[in-house]
Order: sequence, then C-alpha cells, then structure tokens
Amino acid sequence: MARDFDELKLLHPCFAMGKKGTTGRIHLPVSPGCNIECRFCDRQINDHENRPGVTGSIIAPEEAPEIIGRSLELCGKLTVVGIAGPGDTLATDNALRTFRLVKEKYPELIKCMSTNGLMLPEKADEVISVGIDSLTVTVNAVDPEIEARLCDGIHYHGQYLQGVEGAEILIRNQLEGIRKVAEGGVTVKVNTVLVPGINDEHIEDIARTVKQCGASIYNIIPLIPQHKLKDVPAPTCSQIDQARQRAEKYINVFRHCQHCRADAIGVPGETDYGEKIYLRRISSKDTFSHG
Ligand code: CLF
Ligand code: SF4
Repeated sequence: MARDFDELKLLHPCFAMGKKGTTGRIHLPVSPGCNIECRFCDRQINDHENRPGVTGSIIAPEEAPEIIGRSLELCGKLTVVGIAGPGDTLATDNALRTFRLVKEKYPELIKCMSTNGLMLPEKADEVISVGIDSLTVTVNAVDPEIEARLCDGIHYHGQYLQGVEGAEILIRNQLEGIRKVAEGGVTVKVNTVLVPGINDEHIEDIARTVKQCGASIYNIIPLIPQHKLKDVPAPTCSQIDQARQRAEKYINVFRHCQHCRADAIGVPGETDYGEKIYLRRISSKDTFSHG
C-alpha cells in the first residue's frame, strides 16, 4: 500500500508543508529519452534518438541497488528514491524496472517518480502495482492553445503530432492519468513551469483542474529562460509569489523546491553527494528540473 499524504508530509522532503524538509532523496538518472518537446528544454532528445554524451551519463536499472547502498552510507537522511529524468520516466521502461529492484532491496524507502504524463493513462496500473508512493506530473497548461506555446509536439504511438493537436492529447492524458493513479492511492504532486506572458494568467485554472482530478500538492517552478524560450524573462519573485497565492485558493502549495538535478543525492538545498557517487554527472544541458 502506498504511503498517504500525511505520512509523506513527515518523511518526504518535497511534501513537507509550510517548512523546509529535513530528509533527503536520491535521484537515479535512469531515463534518457523524452517523448515531448517542451520549448524551454534544451535536451531535444526523443524516444528514438541516442545522442553521444548522453548515454554515458545514464545509469542502468541494475546499477541502482548498489548506488543506493553507497549513498545511504554517505547520507543517513535519505528516505526517498526518486526518478526525475533526465528525460521522461515513462518514455522507456527503465524507471519502472528500477523501482521493482528498489522495492525488493530497500522496501522501506519511499518511491517517487516524476513524469510529463503523456503515457500515464496506459501505465497507471503498473505505476500503482509497482508501489510508487508519490508521483509528480508536470502540467504547464490545461488549455491546448496555451500548451501549444510551451510544447512544440509529442511523439505518441509512432506518430508525431504538433501544436494544438499534440497539446490536446498531452493534456487529456495528463488529467486522465492523474485521476487514475490518485484513485489507486498514489499521492500526486503537480509541477507547473511558470512562464511569464504565456501561462502566468492560467495558474488558477491549472490548480483548480488538477485538484479536481485528485492531485494533493502543487509546485510552481520558475522558468529558466533557455532554448526556444531563451528570450522570455524569468518570472520575478513577486510574480512567483502571486502565482502561488492564486494556486493556494484551490490546492496545497509546496514552496521549498530546489530545482534538483536528475542525479542529485542528499537533502535538497543542503547537501549533494552526487559528485561522489556518479562518476560522470549529467551535463546541465542534458537535464531539466523535473522534480
Ligand atoms: Fe525528486 Fe521530485 Fe520526488 Fe522530490 S525532487 S522526484 S518530488 S524526490 Fe523536490 Fe527537487 Fe523540487 Fe523536485 S526539491 S525539484 S520538488
Ligand atoms: Fe521532456 Fe522534461 Fe524536457 Fe519537457 S522538460 S522535453 S518533459 S525532458
């Protein structure tokens, strides 16, 4: 049985409400490819592409138990095993395979996964049966016209669908997926990348909609201007604060996100043992904070 929200508030650094968490997480970078094309993401790796320099940074699912063991020796505060990229966790089977191994060897650790949600409806049963405790879905819009300004296209069942057509499927799947896993007892966090001038006036709609679908907590991530949105200014502190206040009318808001790398290990914002454990770290260009 997955841990409930109350238990996660105590044990999971990204579900601690109103205060900074004191526990830690290890991220396992097992998921190389992505199946959508966010305009602010520099990676541009798709399902079918293997770029030099990327594979070397990724670990195999079978390596995970040993890496966790060494990390626990370095940092006794680790309570969570998270998989947050560097691509999408459901674009390949790597993440779910890894969690099965983790469950066998370290059943006491909380299993946390982050996805863009495109494949979630068809993977929901597996996510539940593997025993994922907390799932983050990044939902940047619930209006396809807005989403199409944030995501160029999706790779879905062998088809490449662009603009509003792709955005409609992405949003439909995200919301349906959230509903399914939440009904199955998984605590759902939703992340939104706040992009001034595109989705900043849309935050209330997102927060209300995902709450209705069963999400428990909401995290607003400020845009890092890069790739095709490199000329959009990052949101100011007051814009972030305003967005959080608007969202808070509908859903619990998490305020201590540290925009972790996909290969971070330690207490978010305090310690990072990633350098010591992963021989080659993922280059910052190859990862986007998925949390
Ligand atoms: Fe990792 Fe994300 Fe799980 Fe946390 S991070 S997969 S929910 S264990 Fe946390 Fe880091 Fe923010 Fe993410 S501080 S980026 S919210
Ligand atoms: Fe994929 Fe995440 Fe990059 Fe979007 S931000 S393209 S979901 S890796």
